[in-house]
Amino acid sequence: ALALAAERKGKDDHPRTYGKEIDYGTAGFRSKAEHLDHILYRMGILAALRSRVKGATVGVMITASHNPVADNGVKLIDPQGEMLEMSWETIATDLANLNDNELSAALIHIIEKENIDLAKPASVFFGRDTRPSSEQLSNAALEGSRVFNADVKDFGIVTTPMLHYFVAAHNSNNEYGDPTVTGYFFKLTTAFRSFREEIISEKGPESGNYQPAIVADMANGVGGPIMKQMSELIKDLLTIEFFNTGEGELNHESGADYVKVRQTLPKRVRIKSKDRCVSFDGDADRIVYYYQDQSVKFRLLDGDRIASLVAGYLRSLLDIMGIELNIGVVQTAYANGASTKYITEVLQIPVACVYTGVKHLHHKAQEFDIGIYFEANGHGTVLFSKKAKVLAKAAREDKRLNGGKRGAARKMLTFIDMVNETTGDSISDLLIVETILHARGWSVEDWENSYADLPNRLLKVTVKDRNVIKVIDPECHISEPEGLQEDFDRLISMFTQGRAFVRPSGTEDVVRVYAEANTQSSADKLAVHIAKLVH
Ligand code: NG1
Ligand code: ZN
Repeated sequence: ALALAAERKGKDDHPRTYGKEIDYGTAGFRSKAEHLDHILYRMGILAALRSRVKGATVGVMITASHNPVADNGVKLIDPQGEMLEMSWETIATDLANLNDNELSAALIHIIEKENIDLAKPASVFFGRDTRPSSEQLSNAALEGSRVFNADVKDFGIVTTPMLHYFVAAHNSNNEYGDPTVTGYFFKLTTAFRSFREEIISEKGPESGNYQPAIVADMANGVGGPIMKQMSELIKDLLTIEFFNTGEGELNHESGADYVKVRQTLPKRVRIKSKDRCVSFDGDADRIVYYYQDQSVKFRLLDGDRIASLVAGYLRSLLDIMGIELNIGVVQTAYANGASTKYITEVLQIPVACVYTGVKHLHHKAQEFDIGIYFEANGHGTVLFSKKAKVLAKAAREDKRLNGGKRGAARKMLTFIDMVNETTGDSISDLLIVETILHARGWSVEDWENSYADLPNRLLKVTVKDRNVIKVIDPECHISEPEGLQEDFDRLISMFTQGRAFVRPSGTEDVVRVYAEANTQSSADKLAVHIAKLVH
């Protein structure tokens, strides 16, 4: 009966008006906002089913992250704050692309196959970004969940990682923190403050070359209002000068993606040479750092830099504590070759390479006691195993250990509290980076001096059907179209330190091209030649 009611309501209020298939891609469904109403309604239904399968609260986030303002999207969040399990992505894709009159049969099929007891309660948390289309789409999803008798809670405009946190915190019976905006701020800022106090008590208020001030570009997204609230709570420790906080168009000429891809400053930002700058993306789950050097040259410190900074620091804490934990870094093919070399050779930390998309990185990072994962674009976090937490707690309490060891254990635990372990989080990542720079006494230049990036170029190519390209491994070698990989290889071998690959984007209708080489002009040339071969 519920399935029939859902189908009727779907036909009446949320009919499918868009003919083309849309897939649950790298980060859920993404498309022009006007194509998505029926998908949101159906995802609301699916979330109510998923919640019953897991016997826990799940989340529905409405956002298209760094995409243009006319786009939108939706993704589901599983009970521990992680991305939807991959086998359910197929279920989601099938459900999204049905005709209106096939809905009830499909729902009945899912209910039977997954053995779902509709008498059980369901609970779904909702959040959305600041796009003009988000509220209406969120209402469609809420309706879907309600049709299936779910208990719904709408958090309104929040960052993507906040919703992940709310879901995880709620399902942990508040052990992970309070599932509220205040609880989220409290968890992160309390840890940030105690870490800083710990360092100040060790070293005094001056911390080498570190200056407690940054310039922040909020991409005109949800980061603006949220970060402003948060920064009030730590303004005695960190001064933040804000730009692009919502007065202009979302993600337009600003934000982490713009800065990373164009390797240039965002527009409408006023900075001085050597100011430490950050850009969030539209839903505040990514961050990149950058500055302008004396010769007004733009210098980027991206996700790879954050990964190496964090890995180096946590490694040094482990060394002081003297405990054996396996620590590893997870990257994708987009990671700068110089960062991989630095992490493996200088830091002596193993690096794993996985397919693009946070879910792959997250999954792999769970194999380590301390798993640090960042995409080059600035999306990432750190995961700590139970064992890591237990050993650090034991070391903190162990009176036989010297003060240095116990202090390092205390720092490790405070650090863990500052991390949003559910997913990449611009705010948490910002606090982490600021904490480590302060602890190290580093300026942004000192940070950059740890290794030199290989010059690189990212391009997009629009083709008729991006899916004719078949990627066969995480390094993005391709098997189809036949012979193309050999052409790439021949070309790449002509460039010193050359590396290049292509893959169909999971979030945009384009093929992405990446190239790196020993000089910028070579990297540019290699990228352009590869792009021509794809055309
Ligand atoms: P696609 O469009 O599949 O390349 C982009 C990013 C991913 C990931 C997702 C989700 C690049 C090259 N790709 O995916 O890393 O962050 O968006 O937002 O940055
Ligand atoms: Zn994002």
